[in-house]
Amino acid sequence: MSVALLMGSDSDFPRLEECVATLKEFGVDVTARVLSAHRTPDDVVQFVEKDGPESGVKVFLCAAGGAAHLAGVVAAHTSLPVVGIPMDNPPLGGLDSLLSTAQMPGGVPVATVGTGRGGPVNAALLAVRILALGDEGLAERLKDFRSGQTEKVHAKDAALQAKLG
Ligand code: RP5
Repeated sequence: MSVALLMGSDSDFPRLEECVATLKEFGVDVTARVLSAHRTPDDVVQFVEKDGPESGVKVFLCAAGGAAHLAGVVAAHTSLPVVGIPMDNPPLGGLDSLLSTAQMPGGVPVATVGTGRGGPVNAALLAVRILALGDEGLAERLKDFRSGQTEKVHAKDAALQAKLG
């Protein structure tokens, strides 16, 4: 079982490193590829319909900016879950990517995360949640991650209270 992280351009990758790191933290195998809905449409179909599933891909994470059609095209070619990651590119700052990723026609779902730093991490965590449905070890690691996150916030709140007296 693995996750495919597809990106429309290598220029997206620096903002996706946290996504890869999060998946690795959970011990989830990830294949990252530069595949463009517009520039390499045939390669997208080849990977989504054949190479990806044959290598064990169960969830597609698709990052693209601007006229961001990658996630939608991937969703049109698979029944596996697809998470769209809208890149916050200039000159429109990601609103273009967000809308073109999220506003899919009924029948072709793309679960879209937010633009900005949280998006790539949340895409990884959504993939972990999906895979954890059929993997008890992963479900346990997810539970630990969530408790750890809660503890960190409690510690920050305690530090703030101490500072304020
Ligand atoms: C999109 O076009 C890519 O996902 C990227 O966000 C944007 C710009 O690509 P480059 O011109 O930097 O290759 O397809």
